Parts: sequence; structure tokens; C-alpha cells
Amino acid sequence: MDIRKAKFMQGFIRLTDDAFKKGWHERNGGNLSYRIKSEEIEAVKTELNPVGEWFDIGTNVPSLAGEYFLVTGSGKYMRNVILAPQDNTAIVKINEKGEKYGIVWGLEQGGQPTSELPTHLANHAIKKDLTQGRNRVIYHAHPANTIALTFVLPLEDKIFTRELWEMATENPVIFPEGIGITPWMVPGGKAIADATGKLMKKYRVVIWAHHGMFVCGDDFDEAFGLMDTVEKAASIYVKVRAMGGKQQTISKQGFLDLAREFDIDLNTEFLE
Ligand code: 2HA
Ligand code: ZN
Repeated sequence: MDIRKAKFMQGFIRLTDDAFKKGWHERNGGNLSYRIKSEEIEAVKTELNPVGEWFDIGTNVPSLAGEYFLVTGSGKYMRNVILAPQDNTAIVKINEKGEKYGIVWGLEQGGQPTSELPTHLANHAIKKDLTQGRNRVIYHAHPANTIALTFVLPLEDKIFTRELWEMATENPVIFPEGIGITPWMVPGGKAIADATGKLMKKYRVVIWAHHGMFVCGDDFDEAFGLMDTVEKAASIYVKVRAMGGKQQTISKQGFLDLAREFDIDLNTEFLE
């Protein structure tokens, strides 16, 4: 089967195209990865090349040994994925120690997987374990309102979570565990991967100050929906601040009632 026609590729492409149109991916900003199911890789096996060269991941992910990932390419543009996935994405295989990757498909005009590969794979390893294998998508974008908030709010999980919960009644249902924030860090390496991974053990959304956001999901809809929800909340917050600030909001009791009615495990630490 032509890999470009595979359902997982179609889902991947739809996310990149929708997300570009949302304005979250200027130039080569952002990146996406998907942990391919064994039956999906089996169906396209004849299209894959043998690994030519093994490259260091830059972090250790033994629990991902032997797994295949579809990832965006470093320096490639999200808006071009739909036109030529074979040039702008790659399928990589992880070696048996979880220390190296090899390219088995894509990047036909040359290139490497996303510069944020260490963060993507570290997060995949954490989420695969925490969800008994259900989580398959890790996604990074540069949505403007969320980034704007990191210049005006204290960089604390509790403050971001509470403000963004307040901005839309159903937000606590969508991210009941809250949101993690890292201080500004140099992108692309093990340090930011470790910092993000630490937060991803508790949350499904991590904001990188003055840079962007990482989310995860069992599928493309969940990951895209989570990014969209947080960014929409941030856009409401920006409007509220621009109109002179909150005059009223949802009460602590309101959140507790919501949690009870919707039967969600709300992180009540953030209500204090
Ligand atoms: O340019 O977004 O964080 C890709 C990125 C790096
Ligand atoms: Zn980025």
C-alpha cells in the first residue's frame, strides 16, 4: 500500500494542515509525531527501506525499542506536509536499545527528523507507560495567545491552570489534571526534553515559556483538540485582560460542583 494513502498518514496530514490554518505554524515552527501501530506498519512494510545509518536520539528510551514513528522533518514547513509528505515527514525506527533511530521512509529531498525528537520520544516513552500503550501522538505548536500569556502571568502551573480553567466552563473537564509550565529554555535538546518529561508525568499539556506548547493524545483528534482548547482559553484570557480584566468568574464551589456532576478527577490543589 502507498504509505501516503494509509489512514494514519491521512490523519497526520489533516492535523498539520488544520493546524497551519489555525496560525500555529509560522515558517518551520512546530512538530508532530505519531507512534505507528504494529498492524499499520505491517500493511506498508514493502514500502519501507532498510535502515542505512543509525543516529543518536540524544536521550534514552528503552521502552520504545523497535517502535516506528511518523515524524515531521527538521526545518520542514507544516503547510507543505499535505503537498508532499514524502519530502516533509519521515518514518523512523528505534533500535533495540532505544538509543538510536534510523530513517526507513520519507525525507526524499534530504533532511533529518524534527529538532525536538528528544522531547517527542521522551514524552512518548512516558505516555506509553502511563496509558498502557494507548497514547500515540505528541504535538508541538506555537499558538500566539498561549505564548503571549507567558509574558504576563507568573510561570507557575497553578496560576496558568486556574486562569485557563476559568476561561471556559468545560475546560476543567478537558484538562482536569492541569497544565505544566517550563521556564524559558534552549529548545531541541535533552535538558528541555527532561524538563518537559517531568511535567508530562503529571499533565497532558506543557507550555514552554516564550516559545509554545506540547500536548499528547491517544489519537490526532485528541491532541489537536487539546491544543485548540488551551489556545482558545488563552485567547479569551487575552480579550478579558484587554477589556480591563475580570469583573466576575467561576467560583471554587462552581468548579467543585462541575467536577462532581461530570465525574472528573479535578486537581483540587489548583483551586486553593
Ligand atoms: O522549528 O518549533 O521548537 C521547530 C520548532 C522547534
Ligand atoms: Zn517550537
